Amino acid sequence: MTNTQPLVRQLLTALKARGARAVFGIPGDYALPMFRQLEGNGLVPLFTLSHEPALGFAADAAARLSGGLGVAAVTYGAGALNLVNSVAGAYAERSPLVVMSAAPALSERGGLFGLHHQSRSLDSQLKIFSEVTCAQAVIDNPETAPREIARALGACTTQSLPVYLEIPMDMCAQPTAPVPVFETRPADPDAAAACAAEIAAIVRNARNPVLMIGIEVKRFGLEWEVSRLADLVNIPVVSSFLGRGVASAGPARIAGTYLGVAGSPELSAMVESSDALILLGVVLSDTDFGVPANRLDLRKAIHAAGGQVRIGHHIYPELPLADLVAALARHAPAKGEGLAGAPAIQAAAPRLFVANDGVMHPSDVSAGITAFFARHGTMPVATDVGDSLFISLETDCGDLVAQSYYASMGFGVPAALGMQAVSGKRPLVLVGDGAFQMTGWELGNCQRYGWDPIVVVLNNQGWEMLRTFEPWARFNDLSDWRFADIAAPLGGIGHRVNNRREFAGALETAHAQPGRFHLIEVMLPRGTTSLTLARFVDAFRKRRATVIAA
Ligand code: S1T
Repeated sequence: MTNTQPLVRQLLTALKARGARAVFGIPGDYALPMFRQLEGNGLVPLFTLSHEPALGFAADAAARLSGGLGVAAVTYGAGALNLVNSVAGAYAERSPLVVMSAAPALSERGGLFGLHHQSRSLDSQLKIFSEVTCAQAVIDNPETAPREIARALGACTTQSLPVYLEIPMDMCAQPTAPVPVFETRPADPDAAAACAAEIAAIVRNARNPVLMIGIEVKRFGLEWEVSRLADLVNIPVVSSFLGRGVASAGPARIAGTYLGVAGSPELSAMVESSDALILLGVVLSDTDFGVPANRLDLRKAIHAAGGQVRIGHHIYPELPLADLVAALARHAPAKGEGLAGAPAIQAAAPRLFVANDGVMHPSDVSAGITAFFARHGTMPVATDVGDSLFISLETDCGDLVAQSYYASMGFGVPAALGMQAVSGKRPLVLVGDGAFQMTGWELGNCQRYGWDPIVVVLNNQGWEMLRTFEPWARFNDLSDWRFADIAAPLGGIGHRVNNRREFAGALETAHAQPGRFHLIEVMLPRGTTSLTLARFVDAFRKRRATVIAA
């Protein structure tokens, strides 16, 4: 074999070539040979965090922001299985996350004794991860390792889904040939042309065609092409919930985010009355479709996602989004010769923020941040779930990373750390007190890496989003953990704010004092939610009532 290198180094070279900009990891004894090569490897920097769920979220967010691969390196068993929920969220939301799990040495297997960290059997972990990844490989032979790694990384990039690599500890330093590029079969150009021609004809003959941009447009790096196409055709454009912010920098104007009955009535009416609704890269989910009041007839829709295109009752299989967009571009009209555009949807006027002694309302958080961004420029935003997710919908921000479909709490803070690790840009985090209790402590790792996020903790002493469904339940009550007081011991600066003036002041102080994280604890009355969450819960409650009554 020519040009051999230790296996982990060949893997790192391949990961970097596919856009990985960081490895997030927590070692273990099985993982020591792997981490020996990860540390100071000079290709992709290693960042260690405190708990595997957080490093999974950080790696996922790093991929979402950078457009490359996210990488999580863990030990076998107790480490890797701690990662499953984060990988499941990456799968649900099409994030290309690579799990590098160490494993017991090949020479240790087959004995009568169970090996530490083993659960049911030594291959249980592989079976578990096969449910939340699109490809798996146990790297147990230096001869086949390059092809096996190429196959898994090829699936990760072409499907934008997580993959699982299991690397026994006695394989890490094995001399291995370089990882080749995994050749995927190109789409059938005739199928792409036929599909594009069919869509172009539908759009030309439609009364009110609408384009909805979904998350896959970003995952496959098609934001500019899709925005340019929409602009040339002059078709109204909206975002799905998960696709919010995608293609916002392109020439086409995005009318807003579709949230069904929970969103702008005017925008929802435009989408739901469309006789040619084109869903590009949209994940069909209840949250992504914002609690539809069953007013969407998907039989009239054109849905391009997951590597295929469905038009009414027929499907073009194996037609990736990039091939379809390229074929549609060949049908695009010249600038100015597109359709007679639909009337512009008036975006809801942003809530006015007055920095006075008024008690904070959740929607003052979005208004205050929007005003802050207007003064100082936007920042990448990471949000957790709970009301913080809906407040982010009200905030006029730039890059937004949010788990709006899988919706796992604990995502926000680690996601921000992953975003800063790969971009070097200071992020802002929106997180509820319940979610902060899960992974907020990862902020203690900022001082090792010079990260300095601005963290806005919505302290309403409870799981407020659930309280809106169960107002009388006590199980949604949390106590006041006084998070701002905990910031300093973790290396940050804490602000506990009780009114709008203090909130504006804390944001300004955080802006003026970079270099450390600032934790801004916003005290909110129990029982209050953002205006957007209130509409969402009301719609969900009505829908669930009809489902239960049916
Ligand atoms: N556990 C995890 C890991 N993720 C979840 N989404 C849940 C449980 C269920 C859940 C919600 S929203 C919510 C929970 C427990 C409460 C969130 O509380 P907090 O972070 O304080 O935010 P807020 O007070 O704004 O609600 C979703 C609906 O399943």
